[in-house]
Amino acid sequence: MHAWPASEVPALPGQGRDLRIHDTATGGRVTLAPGPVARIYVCGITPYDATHMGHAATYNAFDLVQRVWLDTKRQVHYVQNVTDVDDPLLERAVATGDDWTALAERETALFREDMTALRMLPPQHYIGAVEAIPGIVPLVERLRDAGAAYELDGDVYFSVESDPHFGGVSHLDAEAMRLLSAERGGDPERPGKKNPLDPMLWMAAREGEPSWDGGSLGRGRPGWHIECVAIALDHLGMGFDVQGGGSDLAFPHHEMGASHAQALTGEHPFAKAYVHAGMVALHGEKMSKSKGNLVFVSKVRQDGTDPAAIRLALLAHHYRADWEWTDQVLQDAVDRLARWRAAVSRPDGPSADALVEEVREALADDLDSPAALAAVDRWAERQQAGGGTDEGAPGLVSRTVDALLGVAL
Ligand code: 5CA
Ligand code: ZN
Repeated sequence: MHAWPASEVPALPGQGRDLRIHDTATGGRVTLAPGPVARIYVCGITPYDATHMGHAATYNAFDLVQRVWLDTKRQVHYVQNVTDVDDPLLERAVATGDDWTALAERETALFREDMTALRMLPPQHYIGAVEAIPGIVPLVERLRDAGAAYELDGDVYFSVESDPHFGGVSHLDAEAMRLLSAERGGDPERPGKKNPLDPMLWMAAREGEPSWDGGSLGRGRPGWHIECVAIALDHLGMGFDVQGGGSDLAFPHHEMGASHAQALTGEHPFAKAYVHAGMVALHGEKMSKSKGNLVFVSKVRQDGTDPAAIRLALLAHHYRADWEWTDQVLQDAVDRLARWRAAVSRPDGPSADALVEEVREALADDLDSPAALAAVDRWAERQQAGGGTDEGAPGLVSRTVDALLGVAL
């Protein structure tokens, strides 16, 4: 699949800082030390509805990771998937009478537009589950042949016990895993499984549902976790730097994905850090397509809001926090954008050399974007107060905000 156009990232003077970030697997901060090419996989959307502010907040977090890396003069190799065949997508298509492929294409196109408007850097490889199927089938066959997977009435399940590191991403106890597995696409109640938590790798063709040639697996379609593993291994390989997504993906999705990959390769870890963004809520409940309590990026854009203001609304919250979207959050961002634009549109101002370092340090410190915004606010206040005659300052502020926060002033 094609991704979306990249906006330019201005180079800043001086030296960027290495990112210290919270890793779910170790439960603490790790200092990432990627090679000259940093490798990141971020789980993409299931395209059955439009991009909401929760999605946007999660992609914003991983966009910041990349901007911090780019500021250290590294290249970034970024891979993202699109879960363009899965139960919720097929169910929605049946409910609305849509063709499932048309639904997926339409919503993926809208996601691209939203990402472009929000100035999120595009992945180099943007891969759909359907196009990944030829790569998924041999992986499932290999797991089965190695005894790490087994068949149940034509479906193929992964045996969680085949990975000695299973549990090492989320560190949940068996009961918590069982509950979350039932909530998030698993089938712990299905009789005949070796372990109730075992996730499906390959689902045998069901009446009325799309299916593909699965070689020795028979016709069917891939399970969810193996989709991301196949795409990540194909384009990044084992031991890539960051596996990213919202906190609802830590278990089962990232736990199972890590185990699939570790069982396949005999290597550990799948990713050096597992980074999870908090959940954005609306009216007290997590924004979710299944509940329908959504604020869509595209709708807010259509209402005339500058996408830069949407981005500032996201940046005003720490990526690991769970927070609530409200009209006030957006209004505050609109006001801040106006203040910043007024401040950088003057011919000179207070020196911004310290500001560059403050924003760098804030982001390197577990992506503390609220602290970064506060630093820019302080510069804008000094500007407002009329202090400073540095002719390079407004331009430098503009480039800093653009390069590190993805906001065009
Ligand atoms: N296709 C899978 C990943 S392979 C999937 O989870 N798709 S999704 O469309 O449901 O979510 C896309 C991304 O948005 C995931 O990283 C998910 O964790 C994140 N996300 C979903 N809802 C929210 C929310 N309310 N707040 C923050 N992030 C969210
Ligand atoms: Zn995924």
